[in-house]
Amino acid sequence: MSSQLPSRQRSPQRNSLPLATLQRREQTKSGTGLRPEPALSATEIVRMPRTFSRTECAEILALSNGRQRYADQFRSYGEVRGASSVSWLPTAEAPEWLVERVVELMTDAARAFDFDISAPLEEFKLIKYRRGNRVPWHVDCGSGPAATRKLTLTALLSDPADFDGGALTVAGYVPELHSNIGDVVIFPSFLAHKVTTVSRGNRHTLIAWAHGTRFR
Ligand SMILES: O=C(O)CCC(=O)C(=O)O
Repeated sequence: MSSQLPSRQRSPQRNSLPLATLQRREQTKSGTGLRPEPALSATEIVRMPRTFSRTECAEILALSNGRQRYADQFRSYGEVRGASSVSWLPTAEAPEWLVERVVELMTDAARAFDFDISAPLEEFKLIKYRRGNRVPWHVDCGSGPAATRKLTLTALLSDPADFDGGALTVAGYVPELHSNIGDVVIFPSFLAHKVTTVSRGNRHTLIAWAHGTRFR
């Protein structure tokens, strides 16, 4: 069986490439009876630079106005301090253009990973990190509603010139996966990730999760 695995999976590369490049790498093993080989192994990530414009980022950011804010305390990871503030946006209350864009991004990424994302999107999470806030190492899959999370999307809504620290890091990859305002990173929700402490300014992100059948 292992001889049928592509070499990339036998020795996972810790790279991250734009989705268009990855899709070009998809191969169809015609005549072998095998499914098309996914472009990505399950330990890879997708980086999509400047996916949302500045104007769109400002519009997304404003969606948290007037919504209740919660402290994102990560208690189950032993973290009760340094909490960022979070508001939740049901997709039914989000602008149609945003839902459509996120569905499109998730669908393309799911195809590259060959993941089933047949279930609807979860609520959007809008996060504001102030100085001293961080997110400890964690994974997004869990029990209850988190059991069917397949893909995590994080979009940077702030200009990196406006804050220090706050680097999104996925285990095994270089830190600071976002380089510019509007950058999007998508990765399998079972990969450990963290956000380093913000030491100046504010950092805002939009988080989305795509769901499907449980991994088996
Ligand atoms: O803000 C980010 O980029 C990531 C946030 C995160 O990991 C989470 O909310 O689970």
